[in-house]
Amino acid sequence: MGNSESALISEKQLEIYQLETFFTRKEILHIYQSFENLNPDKVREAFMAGNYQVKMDYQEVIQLAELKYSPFKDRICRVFSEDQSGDMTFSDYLDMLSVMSMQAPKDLKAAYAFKIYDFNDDDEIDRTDLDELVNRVTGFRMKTEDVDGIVDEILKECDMDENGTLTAAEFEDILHKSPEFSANFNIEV
Ligand SMILES: [Ca+2]
Ligand SMILES: [Ca+2]
Repeated sequence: MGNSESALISEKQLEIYQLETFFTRKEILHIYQSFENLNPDKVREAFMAGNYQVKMDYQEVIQLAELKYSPFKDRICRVFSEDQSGDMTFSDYLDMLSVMSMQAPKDLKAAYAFKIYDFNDDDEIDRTDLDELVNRVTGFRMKTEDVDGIVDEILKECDMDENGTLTAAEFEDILHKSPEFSANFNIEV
């Protein structure tokens, strides 16, 4: 850790990152290093010039170990990307890792999980979203009728008002009842 990294981020900016995340100064510098490693020349040059808004391309971001094998990496990047393109500033990147971290409250994790699994971004999780979710978790290896069966079970258990879609509150129940869904997003609810 040290002077070389911290010199690239001003003290003032480090304080802002600390206020916006659950990370300590030391953790932020460590995470900065992982961000820089995704494209060292681009990031160092921008940060040395005080341009903290430099964007990492989606294809670069998904090289990160936490994302590389996630069936939801496209959704995760989109949800945390400020312009929803999947490209990320360091601030977006910190937010993402902050929500994934142990320090983040369960409610916050659940709220982001809801956005991630709401594949068509219409603020509700319906049968189409759940089909996609189950297919991704199982690697698209299940027969349609088996996927339908799982989706029926989820809706039976969690769709409290039986209107065929899940609200954020209803969805939270799935995360509590089904740890494997949480595991795919490092959610640990
Ligand atoms: Ca939806
Ligand atoms: Ca409902």
